[in-house]
Amino acid sequence: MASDPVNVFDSLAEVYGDAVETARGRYETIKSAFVERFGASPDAYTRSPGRVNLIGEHIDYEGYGVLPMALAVDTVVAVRKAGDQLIVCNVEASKYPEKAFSIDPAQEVDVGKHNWGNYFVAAYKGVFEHLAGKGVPAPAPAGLQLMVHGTVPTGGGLSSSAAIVCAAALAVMHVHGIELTKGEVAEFTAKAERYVGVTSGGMDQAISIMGMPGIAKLVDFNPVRASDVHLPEGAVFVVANSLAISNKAESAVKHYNLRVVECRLASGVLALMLGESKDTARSIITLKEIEPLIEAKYSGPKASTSGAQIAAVQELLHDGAYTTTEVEELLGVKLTDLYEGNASALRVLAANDSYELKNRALHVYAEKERVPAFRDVCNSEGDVETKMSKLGALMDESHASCRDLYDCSSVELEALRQVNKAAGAIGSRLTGAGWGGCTVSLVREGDVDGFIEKVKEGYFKGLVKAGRIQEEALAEHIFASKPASGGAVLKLKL
Ligand code: NG1
Repeated sequence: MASDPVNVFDSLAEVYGDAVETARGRYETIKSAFVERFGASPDAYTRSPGRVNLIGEHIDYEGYGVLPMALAVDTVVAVRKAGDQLIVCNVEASKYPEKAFSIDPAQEVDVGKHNWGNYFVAAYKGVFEHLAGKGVPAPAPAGLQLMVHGTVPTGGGLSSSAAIVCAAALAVMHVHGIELTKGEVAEFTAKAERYVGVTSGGMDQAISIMGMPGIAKLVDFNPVRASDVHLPEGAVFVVANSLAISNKAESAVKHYNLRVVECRLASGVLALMLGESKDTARSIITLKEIEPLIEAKYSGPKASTSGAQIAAVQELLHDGAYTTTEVEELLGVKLTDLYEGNASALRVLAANDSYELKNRALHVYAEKERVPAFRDVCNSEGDVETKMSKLGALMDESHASCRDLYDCSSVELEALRQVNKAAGAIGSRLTGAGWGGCTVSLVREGDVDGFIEKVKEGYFKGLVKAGRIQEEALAEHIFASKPASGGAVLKLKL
């Protein structure tokens, strides 16, 4: 529950279950790296997992619920209060070099220079800002020493960024003696992650903090909350990485943040077309906000088949792109004025002169229906095969919508998905932001090994031959996962 305190465990088994021995070896490596660098043992460890989104893509920032599950892969942070700086190190030091930051919570995150330490600073700022927002006195900022190790593939749509931000926030909270609920941490880490330059929704942080073993979650927002979804017996989700890296922070102006802007402009133009004043239209931020306006005008026959929102979008928005000038005339404002003070959006405006509105809105309004539909199938009575084929169909529809209407697939994702389907996936779709990264496929438990072999043969063998990946590393690129445990503080004696 969102109102529960963050998990605190004193054994690795509580988090890692059967995989506890592997986890122990990993934590010992993290501890050794910590001791070698800082000359003392850490005070505590924190960890938070990556996630795979089963359905509900690109709708969290529009205020709609999504349905992810936490993965077993995670980011671990070993932390100690010492010194007068924030020293952030990584076990993989050659890939993620040591960074030092001041302890001032008001420092800026340097988005111009993408570096992995930015995620830590974002979390650090987030903790202090949250306390200030609550009006409670914050502890005095102190020097921290940190050693990080992550197993969530980066740029893969599995939320490696949320895993590090959440684990870092828990570390900062723990050493300062700050106790907060899971809901609070989910809320403030979602805001904090935006400091690295992506105007993301809150799905990843919510599931990273609130995930539970064996249970997927329907996550709703404003306020953030999560309800249990019990997946059908024998349904397994296989994650496969297309290995096309999608670096959201760097490509934001053409991909992720552009979509966020397009959705806002679509909401404004729709509001205007529904008879609202330019003033009101300009104040609307999300497609969810205009639902009541649409319902008021589109109840009755027009809403009968595809739903009121889709009917409204079909009728009121034109095909193809809207130019900047066209949107500015409609809303009666320069877009740079509309977004005054919003640095991420201003960067989007500087990089684009036209915006797709109709297709983006069509995707959002159809995708948000697939989320409760997926949950309802899981919760329904009936035989497992029927449930699986309904879930698979929803996943396939979601993928088609992401590809055709939201334009967030990629050549590699399409190729991988085709291989997944040919290998017997009941449903298969891109997961996370897209433009590269991973697919998630629904597979019957008994078919998982055969499925993975076929996908290795059909997609990954060529990459091994080309020397892009090592045969031995294939298990990192394609794996079956059950819903795993959410973020936690670990008080361990290693
Ligand atoms: P990924 O690409 O997995 O990090 C991103 C957003 C989510 C959500 C999905 C698309 C971040 C941190 N996360 O996920 O909030 O909008 O895209 O559904 O940007």
